[in-house]
Amino acid sequence: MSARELTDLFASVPDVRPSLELMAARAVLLRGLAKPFESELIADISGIVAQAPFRHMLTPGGHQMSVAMTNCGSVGWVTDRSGYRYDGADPESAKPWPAMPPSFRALAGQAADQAGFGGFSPDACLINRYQPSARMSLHQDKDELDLGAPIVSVSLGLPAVFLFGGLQRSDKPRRFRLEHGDIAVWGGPSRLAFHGVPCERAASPTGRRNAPPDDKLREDG
Ligand SMILES: O=C(O)CCC(=O)C(=O)O
Ligand SMILES: [Mn+2]
Repeated sequence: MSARELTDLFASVPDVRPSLELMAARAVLLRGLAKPFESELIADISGIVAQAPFRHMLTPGGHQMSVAMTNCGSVGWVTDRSGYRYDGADPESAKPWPAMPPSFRALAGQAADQAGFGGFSPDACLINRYQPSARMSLHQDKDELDLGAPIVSVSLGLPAVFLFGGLQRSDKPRRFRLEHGDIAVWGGPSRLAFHGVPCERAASPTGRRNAPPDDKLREDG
């Protein structure tokens, strides 16, 4: 069965997942909210990547990240031997990061609003590309200046597992399935929750190689 036939098959199955799922206090998954905007989002990602290509950054410990990343907005998240930080310029080109497209800002604002964080307007967006063996280990997002703003994370492409834990690394994370168009939003008491994406996407149902990359946008205030 081809990937197209599989997709068509699933299109006829009603999606019974709840449209809003609570992951923790003030941390929710909004199922499929980004789907109506997929063409605009994907076109906007292509425009960003043309100016600031995906790259595998180095951790402060000197390991190359398996996730390829780029950014848009007034600052972008970067890592190299000198540490994790936000920077107004792309270190590869020394130019400012591409501007945040209106589609990203509008969708992030709408998702945050539905999650109970009214008036959110992101100034930074990290775009992660997960190829089949990529993973992101459990971590906290703590490089942002304003921890009062939520994190809004939009998933596009292949399904993935999202681990969402507590405020201690040792807290056992819960597992959630992220599908194309899903948006995770967390803030308030969960703003510093440990989270990550394990490597569990190696085999596609059709055994296809060259599966389309999975892009995730993460928008911060
Ligand atoms: O890709 C995801 O869903 C999470 C990404 C993430 O946690 C990050 O970029 O800090
Ligand atoms: Mn994170």
